[in-house]
Amino acid sequence: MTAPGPSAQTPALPVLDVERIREDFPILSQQVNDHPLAYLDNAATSQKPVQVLDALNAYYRRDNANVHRGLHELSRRATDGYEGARTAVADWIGAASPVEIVWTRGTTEAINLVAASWGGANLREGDEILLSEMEHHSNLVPWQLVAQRKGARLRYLELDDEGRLDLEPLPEILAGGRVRIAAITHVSNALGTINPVRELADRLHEAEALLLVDGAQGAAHHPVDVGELGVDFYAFSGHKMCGPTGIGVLWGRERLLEEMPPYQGGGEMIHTVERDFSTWAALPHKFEAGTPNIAGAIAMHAAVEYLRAVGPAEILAHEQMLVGYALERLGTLPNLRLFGPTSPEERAGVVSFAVDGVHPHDVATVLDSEGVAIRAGHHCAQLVMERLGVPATARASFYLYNTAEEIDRLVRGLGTVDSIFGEG
Ligand code: 7TS
Repeated sequence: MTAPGPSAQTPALPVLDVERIREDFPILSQQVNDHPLAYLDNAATSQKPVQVLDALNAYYRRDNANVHRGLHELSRRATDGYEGARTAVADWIGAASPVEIVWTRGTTEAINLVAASWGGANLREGDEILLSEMEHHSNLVPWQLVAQRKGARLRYLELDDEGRLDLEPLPEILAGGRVRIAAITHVSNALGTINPVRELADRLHEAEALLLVDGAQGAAHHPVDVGELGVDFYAFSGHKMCGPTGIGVLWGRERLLEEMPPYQGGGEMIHTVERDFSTWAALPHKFEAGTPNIAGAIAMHAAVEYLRAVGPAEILAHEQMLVGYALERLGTLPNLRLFGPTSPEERAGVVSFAVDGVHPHDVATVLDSEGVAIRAGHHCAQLVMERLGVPATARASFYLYNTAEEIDRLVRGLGTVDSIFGEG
């Protein structure tokens, strides 16, 4: 395998002013192993702009206090910041009301909340939960746990050869009348596939089933309007969308959240406490036991404002342009297998691949020695690996600050991989 010369056209970048955007991300201007950093591991976590770093710093320097209790100035500021962030996130995803936004530690906790609370209260023996082979373990294991507890059965949508959901068996699965909820990812973290969420929501609702969407790779890389998507629950993480770690969101329809029992007990989530029982606070506080991640919510507000200013549709267009370019360039390398849909319009900024005869960890290690950061492994999506027939893949994932030149460096690095591991 040899890296091709500059025959593939480096695309013009009309969509975003990437050079300007990169100035907001101080972490990107560093040398790694004597090379400029090319950070292509955004599906794992994104980098943070100064606006987010400043929001965190300002909160702890000036406003830090606990929320919803103190009658003093700092507590008022902390509460206003925390609740203001909730309103901003509600607006960002088109929620009907801020009470539908529950702060969590991230996508994983949001899905566990629904599986434990909604699933615990509503699932009966013989009920079915519909998942897909594409799911991250965060959207599988919580459902396995509740299914085991309640005697429910897990059903799976499978993948076609290009890594899209195969919806052909769906009518038959739904005709059984036992599916109560489906939990499906918006965008695959392993393949980049964007799923037809609206169609799924409509078909599930016709069968009187609910749809939870794992939006970990959705909200960060795709414009999201939960009303237009027609879903019932949407879960996402701050750290994948320019926000800090440790903060995420569960959005749910108010009526559903209202009917669900609390997920954890503690301070902040109660209305009254007696010796043997308690009553619950109103939404969304019923689901927010204990002192929350106040700084995280406030910094996530800054991340949302940042992404809003750049434009979510523009970010997706930029990623799709980079994916198109990466598929074109990687596609010319012999001994390299690409996974996922061949059309860039069907995917967000993720490209998974395997180099024949070279373990993905070795690929990632060689690329790291040239300052190119990618991820290698099963990406917490072992069912996808099983379907692809590989133990692991190498994965490059892009965001608003990535450039075509960084993809050229990825391709050059794969030339180095070939010169080290290739035959001859
Ligand atoms: N769902 C999907 C589709 C994901 O990609 C991830 C994280 C999660 C859920 C869990 O999110 P968390 O913020 O609660 O951890 N995905 C990845 C990844 O692809 N590489 O590292 C983490």
